[in-house]
Amino acid sequence: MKKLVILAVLSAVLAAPAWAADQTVTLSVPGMTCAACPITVKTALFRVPGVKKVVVHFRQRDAVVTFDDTKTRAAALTKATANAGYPSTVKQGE
Ligand SMILES: [Cu+2]
Repeated sequence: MKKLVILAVLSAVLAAPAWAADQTVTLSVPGMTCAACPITVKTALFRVPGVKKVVVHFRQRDAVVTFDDTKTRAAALTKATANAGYPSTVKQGE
């Protein structure tokens, strides 16, 4: 009986991706000073596992990132841009 419960819990955990939700956050990246900067920022964000879409607005100095919230978090995104030389903060998100 105990084994069955463990199995049920395990399968629920393994099935978790079924409830995975895409989250979108806007990061403020004030350090982007030239047209080449967004490329670096974009590349850094795409290296984070779970990131699906990155749209960088150079003029607004922001980056709109869509990611799988079971694989990564907004904090990992700001860390990734900081590691690439562009510290960022979450402007808005869900
Ligand atoms: Cu630049």
